[in-house]
Amino acid sequence: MINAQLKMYVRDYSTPGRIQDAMLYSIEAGGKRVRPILLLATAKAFGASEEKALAVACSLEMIHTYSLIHDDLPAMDDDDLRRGMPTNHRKFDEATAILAGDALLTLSSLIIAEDSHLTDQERVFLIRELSKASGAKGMVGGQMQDMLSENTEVSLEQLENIHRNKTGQLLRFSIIAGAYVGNSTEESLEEMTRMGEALGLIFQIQDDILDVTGDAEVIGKPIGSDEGNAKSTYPKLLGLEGAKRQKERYVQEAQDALRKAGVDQTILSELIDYLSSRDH
Ligand code: GRG
Repeated sequence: MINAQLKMYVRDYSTPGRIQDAMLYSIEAGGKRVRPILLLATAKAFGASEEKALAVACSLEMIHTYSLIHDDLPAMDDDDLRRGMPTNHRKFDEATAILAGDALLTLSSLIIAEDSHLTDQERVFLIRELSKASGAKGMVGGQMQDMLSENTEVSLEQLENIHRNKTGQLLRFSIIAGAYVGNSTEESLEEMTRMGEALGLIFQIQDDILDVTGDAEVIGKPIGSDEGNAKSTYPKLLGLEGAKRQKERYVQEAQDALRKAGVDQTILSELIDYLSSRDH
């Protein structure tokens, strides 16, 4: 459902040709759709219909996709592959990749603004919160902090602060947006915010763990190697076992917040466990 809707939005809101091809290339490149799935599952737990949550779920995935396209550019991580395929700028060219990212970013607000299943008040809330989560005090700010911290000594507190912004804010948004379009109370929204924040860190710690275990095998590096990587990670700071313990603390925190939010926990609780033990 998410895949079909994303494709439809890109087709409807862009002109056929190079920009549309570049947008569709990254939208259809086989991402896990973690953020929209979390958003739809949270909305469902709070009694909202899928129609009410689908535009904002797609909007969130568009922002995630744009961030990956730009993150891969030569000026940033300079990566040739993403999800086992050539990165957008390798498949097309740098200018096209920049524009495809820009177009996905701007489209993300437009589809919420035009969604007829949401009230005016909901549209303003969702665009405001998504803009905050992805902007200079959110994901973009976190990316800047991350780049500035390369090749420097980083404390655990600084590392968590970077990830709360860079990765955490979009995951946090997936949870609060889902609760908001449903029938959440102020108290349950607070607990879901706590859950979303913990989930962001769980996701990042597992990402770092996979870099030294699972993923290393796939890309042919020796397991445990962090050769050539100037970035701080949880395993570098805490050791592999320490990183796993830190992740477990956040799993407990996320599960606790979910229990206190007072909704049907089944799918969300399973998603917390899936994200903390995912192998890719
Ligand atoms: C360039 C504005 C700008 C921001 C970049 C999120 C981000 C900020 C960069 C991504 C780099 C990265 C590898 C971050 C670590 C965690 C993460 C977001 C991984 C990718 O997310 P998944 O696993 O990706 O959900 P898929 O491919 O499944 O969509």
